[in-house]
Amino acid sequence: MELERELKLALERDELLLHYQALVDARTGEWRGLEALIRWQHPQRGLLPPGHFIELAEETGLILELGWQVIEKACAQLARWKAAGRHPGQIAINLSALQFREQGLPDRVADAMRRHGVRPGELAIELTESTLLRDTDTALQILTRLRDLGLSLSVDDFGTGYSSLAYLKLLRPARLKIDRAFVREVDTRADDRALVQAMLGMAAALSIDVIAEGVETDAQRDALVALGCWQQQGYLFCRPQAVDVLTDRLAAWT
Ligand code: G
Ligand code: G
Ligand code: MN
Ligand code: NA
Repeated sequence: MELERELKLALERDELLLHYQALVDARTGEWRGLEALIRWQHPQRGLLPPGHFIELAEETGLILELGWQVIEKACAQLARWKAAGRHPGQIAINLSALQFREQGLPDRVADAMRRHGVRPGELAIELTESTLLRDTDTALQILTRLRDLGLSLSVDDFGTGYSSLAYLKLLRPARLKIDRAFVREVDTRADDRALVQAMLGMAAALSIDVIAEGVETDAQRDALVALGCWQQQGYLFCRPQAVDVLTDRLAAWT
């Protein structure tokens, strides 16, 4: 079957699910929050990562329905964890730029939060620079309304788009996530360290938090901590994982 039709069916049959990856204080190893990352439990092909279908979802407009499901699932999961006495911290969800053309987005987010008892501050959104905001006025209005609901904004993959600095000024995010391109060799290359240091300095001057993505080794972790970048995410601490696996680790941490 053609992938587009399959994805449409998958949305109807509820074959999409969220995995979660921890955001960590690398100085102590403590978990501070989670990022929700979508997966597709394909009936024949097994568990598919977003690289197999997010682009198609964006091209076909299915990303809108997919996006609603992500918001709903993240809010429902947060409610389940809280009911079980677990405290995952803030949950970040990835949104596509196309969702920022939907005037109904804030109301639907508010509705999901209300139904699941999600409080302001418990949800964050991640937006990548590269996919960002064509119809800027509408997008900024929607962003403002999401902020009024208590959602904070992270700029994802920071440093890889071509208008990184303009976006910082325009969007005033709470957090920027340094792309793993700068993390991969941060322990061995002075130029990467200089770039990370510059991003940290700029962010500090604007009161923006910084988190490093894609941390896989102790050496990368330590080099980043030495630069002052202690908020980190990556396979070293936690792979994106299914809820069942993660719930046990949340229990241990609480
Ligand atoms: O999990 P993985 O590394 O394969 O994710 C690849 C990309 O898919 C990342 O850029 C991530 O931001 C994006 N992604 C993951 N989950 C979602 C989601 O729920 N919605 C959108 N729009 N993108 C997502
Ligand atoms: O674009 P975004 O940052 O949302 O993408 C997150 C993606 O990065 C997810 O697909 C996740 O699986 C992947 N990821 C998370 N941690 C690591 C890591 O330590 N190394 C690598 N290579 N990928 C990672
Ligand atoms: Mn992300
Ligand atoms: Na990212």
